[in-house]
Amino acid sequence: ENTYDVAAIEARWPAVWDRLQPFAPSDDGERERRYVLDMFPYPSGDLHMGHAEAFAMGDVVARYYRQQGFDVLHPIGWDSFGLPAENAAIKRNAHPAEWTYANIETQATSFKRYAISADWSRRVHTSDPEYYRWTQWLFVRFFQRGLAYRKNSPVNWCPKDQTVLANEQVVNGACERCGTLVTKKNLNQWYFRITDYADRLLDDMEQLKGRWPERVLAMQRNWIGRSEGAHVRFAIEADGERPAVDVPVFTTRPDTLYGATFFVVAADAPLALDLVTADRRAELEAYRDQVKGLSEIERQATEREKTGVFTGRHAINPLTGEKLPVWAADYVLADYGTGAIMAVPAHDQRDLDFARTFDLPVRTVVDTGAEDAAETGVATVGEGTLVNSGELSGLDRDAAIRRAIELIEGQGTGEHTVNYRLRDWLLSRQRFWGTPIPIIHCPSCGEVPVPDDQLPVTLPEGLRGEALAPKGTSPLAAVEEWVNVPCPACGGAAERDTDTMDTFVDSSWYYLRFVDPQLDTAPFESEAVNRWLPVGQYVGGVEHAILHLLYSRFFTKVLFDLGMVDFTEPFGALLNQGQVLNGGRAMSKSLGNGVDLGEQLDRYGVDAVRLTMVFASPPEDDVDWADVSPSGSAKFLARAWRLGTDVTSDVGTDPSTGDRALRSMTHRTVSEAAALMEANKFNVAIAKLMELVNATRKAVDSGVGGADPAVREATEAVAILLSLFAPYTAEDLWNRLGHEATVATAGWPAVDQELVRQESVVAVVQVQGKVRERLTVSPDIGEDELRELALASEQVQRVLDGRGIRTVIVRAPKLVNIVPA
Ligand code: ANZ
Ligand code: ZN
Repeated sequence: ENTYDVAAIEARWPAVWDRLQPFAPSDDGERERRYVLDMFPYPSGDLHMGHAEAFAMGDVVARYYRQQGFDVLHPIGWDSFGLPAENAAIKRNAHPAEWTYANIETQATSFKRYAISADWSRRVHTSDPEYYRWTQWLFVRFFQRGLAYRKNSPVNWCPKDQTVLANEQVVNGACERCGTLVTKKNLNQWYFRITDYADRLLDDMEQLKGRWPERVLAMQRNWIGRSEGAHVRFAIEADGERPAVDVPVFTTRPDTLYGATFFVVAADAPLALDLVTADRRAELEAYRDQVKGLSEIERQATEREKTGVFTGRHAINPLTGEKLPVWAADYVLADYGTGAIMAVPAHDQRDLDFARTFDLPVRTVVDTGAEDAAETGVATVGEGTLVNSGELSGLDRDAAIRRAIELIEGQGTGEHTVNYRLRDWLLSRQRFWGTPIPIIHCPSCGEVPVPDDQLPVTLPEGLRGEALAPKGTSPLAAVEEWVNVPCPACGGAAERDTDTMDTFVDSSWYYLRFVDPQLDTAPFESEAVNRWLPVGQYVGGVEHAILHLLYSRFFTKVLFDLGMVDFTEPFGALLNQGQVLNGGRAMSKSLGNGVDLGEQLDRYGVDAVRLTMVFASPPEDDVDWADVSPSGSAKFLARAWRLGTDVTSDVGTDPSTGDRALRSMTHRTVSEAAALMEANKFNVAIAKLMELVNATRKAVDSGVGGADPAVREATEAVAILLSLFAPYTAEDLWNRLGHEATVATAGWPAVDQELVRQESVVAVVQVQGKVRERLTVSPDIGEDELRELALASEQVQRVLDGRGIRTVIVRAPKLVNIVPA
């Protein structure tokens, strides 16, 4: 009766919740709507400790808003396309769908056990044709707007995964998935024109200030990398069979034009081959072969010895008329700026290193007060006054930049410009397990989108195991009957595009689909989506700071432009939960410090694990599983649950006659917990809840007694607060208090401000100078009342042992001193 039996409690409630469906929003407009979303999982296996933490945080938020009376949308789904499924299928001679959907079922079972308060009827899998039909539909809209296009250019290539990667998927020069160094390859690939949105992606961050972690905003700002400067066109002189040509450079320092002593084009850009004179072509080609295998990081590393090849050509500085040798080198990147630079070795370190390697002149044009770069080998990059610079001489840097731009604009050889680090999003992949690109290539019509009524273009059947092994071309290309189709425009023989989409396309719009995942006439209904979005609280790992969040922001802006949504940012607030470590290190196979979630749940119970995750630290901080105490959490839960047995008053008993001190404690806790929840200080809210449990226990044991209505009031508050963190225990406690399920929608306890203000204090009662009792009293208790309370105390009476009283000194509300006769 009075034992807290975790297994029995966990067995009792899921069926009830299934029946009541308390987690499905009503969407009837009666209550304010709130969308709480966790980044949806990838079905890589069963849930792990990281999921347990992240989803505990999101669930706490969803449950809190539900108690506060919001109509909460808290859906769950799976990001279920992607390489791991394909690799597993190759290994097991299976179909990726088998592995994927089996893992989804495993995770779904675990999520249910973990008691995520999700509306399961809205479940979405991005690999379902019913979902990817709309991913394709959206792709077609982007294509029709000119926002999806194909081009041939050097792309990031992972030699191990045999597929291209978006810039965002290259981390320190390596494939973010497998760690292999990424190389460049010239390929015809599909892109989304995210660069058209660079300024809006930057400007709209204003809306997110203070609501997203500052470091995420900084990472996005940095990734977009807006730099102001100028395009300056240099004329490359004709040479023998090679005609004259204008080549623009991007520079942030047009003030240094007089200091340019050579000109560099990216060795791997097609331009380098166009420029090079016949006698140097072989040398350049050999050099290009060498460059091909290098990552961007290696190419730009400052420690590396500079390499390059003279092209045999010369560029004319438009301001000075000076002739500069044109080099091809790898430290200039083909896909940044214009792929060509004017080199100013005195004021740019990489140019200086190059000049010193190849014995090129160094000319100081900004006097910064520092020693000459030519002497020291250290480029001077600070502010200063222009020297040796014709009419720019004497100006400070900013004035010189403005003047230089005026001069080139006057000449027609250049103009002010803004350059971005952000590249268009390379979205095509040469892999099987993804959304097929819904384009048909027709020899006479070109790229023709698949008509809406023929969507989805489903993946071809019959491919499995070895047939999916990476070969650099898409496995889809091997299925002829799938590839060969009539052109939708002219009916002639045509071929399907055989690439699939980056899975980040799937995840760029899933939060919209959750509003009505069964809709089969559109990806979503604008009106419904506008009711629910932007997402009120998004929860997920900081590893998505750029990729997923930037792409989703881009998608939302395009949908806004298409008139499909009326907001421009998808995620109003973002919470990045920390990691779960073990022994101060991330859990990993190689360290052997992994902790199995299922085992933890078996050993301590779901609620204890959830509570531990949330109580361990502020949600943004890491949780070190070696430092926490799930057994301590379990003990606390048992203590809280046992209060239910002590309450003897009936449901609905008016609390107003109850013990003041306990009531005040209850109301203060409820009020503080709300403020703490709103501030994402979930761990502190739990600490407050623990204090309330202790105070209630003490009140029951020290004479207030289980019949006092204040004890019921306190215990009901405990159940409701506990329902955010430990849903099983809270539900069972609620039930023991005589309530019908479910505590999840019981409603946040009403706070009486007067009781909140009336803080209680501890009054010390001394007999002959010795402390014999501590009483919890109201701070404005009267002297008489306090004297009476003190004399009524059992402890005091025992010590007095029948003796009379000489004097009682009362200093309300803190002290009573009794001197016996
Ligand atoms: C002349 C110059 C003089 C430059 C000087 C810098 C200092 P951010 O701020 O990152 O945009 N640059 C331009 N395109 C490049 C490319 N494709 N590969 C490598 N470097 C490139 O950097 C802009 C500066 O980086 C440009 O300004 C250019 O060098 C170089 F005292 O032009 B500067
Ligand atoms: Zn055609």
